[in-house]
Amino acid sequence: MERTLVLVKPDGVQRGLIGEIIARLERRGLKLVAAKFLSVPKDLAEVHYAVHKGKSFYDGLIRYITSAPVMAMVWEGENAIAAVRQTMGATRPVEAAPGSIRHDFALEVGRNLTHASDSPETALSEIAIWFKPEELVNWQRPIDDWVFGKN
Ligand code: D4T
Repeated sequence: MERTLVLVKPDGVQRGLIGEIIARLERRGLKLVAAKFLSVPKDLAEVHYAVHKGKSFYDGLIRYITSAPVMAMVWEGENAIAAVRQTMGATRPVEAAPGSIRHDFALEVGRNLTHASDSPETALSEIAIWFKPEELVNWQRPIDDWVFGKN
């Protein structure tokens, strides 16, 4: 079972889209295992976006992610990393598939509402950046077999 980090970024929080985004992930069948609402300290933003340091959009990206609170979450499920990226849509909202969150609610790459880990390695490191191990909740849902089951 995979776990992936999801952020509702400052634009998603300011626009009142936290509930919409959580609802879509819940409806997909994914399971929430951790959540916290926080203002992002600059040092946390710099660790999270270290891979983009030096790029033209880096300074603006750090300003954006630290400009208002974010909702940080960990979601679990079979192929959760790919499933969540698909539910979010492409990084550039005008390239996002119809029905995806970025297609339905966004236009600008610098206001693309959400972040989601892009590989198993990134997911592991990003979850460790945002959450302590004891903040991840291991729990069972009676419906798990109806969502994750294989025939
Ligand atoms: P995040 O990390 O926010 O989920 O985005 P992606 O994984 O989908 O995309 P990314 O790492 O390539 O970009 C990180 C972050 O930078 C912003 N960005 C990106 C930007 O402002 N201008 C750009 O040209 C690019 C490529 C948007 C997401």
